[in-house]
Amino acid sequence: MVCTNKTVLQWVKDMAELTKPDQIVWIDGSKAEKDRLEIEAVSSGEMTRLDEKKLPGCLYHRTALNDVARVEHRTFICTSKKDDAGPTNNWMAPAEAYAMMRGLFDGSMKGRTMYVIPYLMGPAGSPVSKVGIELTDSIYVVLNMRIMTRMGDVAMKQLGDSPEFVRGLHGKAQIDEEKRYIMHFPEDNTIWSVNSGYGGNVLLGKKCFALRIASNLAHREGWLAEHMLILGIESPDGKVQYVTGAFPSACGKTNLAMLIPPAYAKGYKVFTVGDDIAWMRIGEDGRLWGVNPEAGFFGVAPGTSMKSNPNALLTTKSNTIFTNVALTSDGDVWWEGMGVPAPATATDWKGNPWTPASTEKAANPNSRFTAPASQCPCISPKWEAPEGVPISAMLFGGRRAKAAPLVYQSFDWEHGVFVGATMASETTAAASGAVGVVRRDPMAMLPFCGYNMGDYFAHWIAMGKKIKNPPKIFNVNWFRTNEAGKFIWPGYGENFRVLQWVLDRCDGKVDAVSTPIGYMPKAEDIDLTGLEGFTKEDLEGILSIDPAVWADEIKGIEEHFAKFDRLPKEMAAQLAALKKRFA
Ligand code: GTP
Ligand code: SPV
Ligand code: MN
Repeated sequence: MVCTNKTVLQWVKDMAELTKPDQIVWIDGSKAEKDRLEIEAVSSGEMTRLDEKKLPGCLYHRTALNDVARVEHRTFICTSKKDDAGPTNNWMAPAEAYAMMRGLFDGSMKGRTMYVIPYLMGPAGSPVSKVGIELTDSIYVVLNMRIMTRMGDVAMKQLGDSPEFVRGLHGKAQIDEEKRYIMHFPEDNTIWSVNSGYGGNVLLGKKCFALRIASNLAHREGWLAEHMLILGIESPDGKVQYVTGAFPSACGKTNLAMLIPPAYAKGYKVFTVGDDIAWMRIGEDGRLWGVNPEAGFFGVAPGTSMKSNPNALLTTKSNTIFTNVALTSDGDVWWEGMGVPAPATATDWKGNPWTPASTEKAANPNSRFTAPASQCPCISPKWEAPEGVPISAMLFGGRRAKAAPLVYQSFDWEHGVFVGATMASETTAAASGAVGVVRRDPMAMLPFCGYNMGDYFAHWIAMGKKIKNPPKIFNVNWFRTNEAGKFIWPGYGENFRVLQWVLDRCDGKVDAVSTPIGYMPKAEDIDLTGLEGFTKEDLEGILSIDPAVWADEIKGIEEHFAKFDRLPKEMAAQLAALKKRFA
């Protein structure tokens, strides 16, 4: 399809004048184009073809050693007023940011090809879908975007002559860590990313557009763009209810979205709508409806096995790109926690020879698979429904060794917003920096909210008032540990037991105990049938709340809230009420 959109043509021309590529290739999304790009990527050594029998259509890629995760300290929100970026974001004035980035982009594509990738976030033809165009000098990015979004002519058709598209510019430049910047200009719907070739830094439709830019649009337009999975649960009578979950990066969204219910739960089925991002609007019926704006999964590889997440593993058996996992000598992939014996010899994620005797990990802890959602065995029949699915419940959760119990329910929407706004989690390998440090990560959006987080809390409160029958809000924690530092709750598929209590609460089928932090299940109301090696006493342990730990927790929340000069009064009132309930 030849582009006739004048705004697009002019913008591509301007960006090419800046970056000076040898040639420009317009991406149409066809199979022939994919084949061509794969041949080129393989012949240049950028990617490796995996064994055609074991992993048909699959490719392997290693990033630079210094480029294996998102870089939150180098990610900026560039609004005219600093206050609009708020206390949780890095900020730079737009003029300064553009000038600096122009310097870094100037001539950066000399000797390279610039690919023009039109893409859709959201199902084709859906009124909630949005168009982005990413310019990049990376074939790896093109091939990933092909899986993660609806890419090519389908997006150009939806755009038509409109000037409304998110302008993304990505350049690998020299993959220089010191000059790596991920810059967002929400006032221009523009994203400029330079000196990285990894995941969320460069697949601009994902965190940059579908969360940081989209959260801005959502704030202005009255909807929600969230770091949430969406799953459907079908009960034996055929009724399907949908639940979202916001957990920070590498805290279990993909796993929960694809879980297989335990044997005791006969007749229940879980379907995946999305595993990372939800765009939610108020429907004509006054309920909250969510769509998954993505078309694929960019999932954490380590720990993914036929035991922990068979649906994810099966999704990656063809047409998948593996990044920073280990490569075996027979063209297969391997990672820690894959549930199969380690290969006798392999190439590790750094490109070095590896054997099971090696002291280093074979796969990077943040190694990933990029797999088409359509290949997921439990993909929901509604995953591409233009109107999305109606949401009954929302879960917030993180990695908390002690404070948070297995599950509790908020008293109401506003208290639920407080629970989300104060959630904390231990950091993971998904972002560069220390791992295992507890930090407040409101709604799992700390790295992704593209505007002032005080305003974001206010937006959540306002949304609750507009939704006729708002989803019930819960907090979950799969990660309580014992004295030995081991996880107590078995997690993964067993998390269904908690989901069942959540749905029973939504349906008014089960009572709860009112505690200072919210409604909690009675131990007998979490079904433990068939769960070996886990007793009712263990359950009582992880349902307990320790007043001393919560006294610290309240201090932590006070410090957290003190950072906000736009904290809604409702949040301060919720904190006061929590203190009172503990007193
Ligand atoms: P992002 O893609 O970074 O947003 O991560 P995510 O939230 O989708 O996390 P994911 O499901 O990929 O899980 C991350 C890690 O947590 C993996 O190593 C999983 O094995 C582990 N994990 C997921 N669910 C559970 C659980 O219920 N219990 C325990 N103990 N670990 C879990
Ligand atoms: C996350 O870190 O939350 C991810 C991976 O989902 S990335 O695309 O790198 O953001
Ligand atoms: Mn994520």
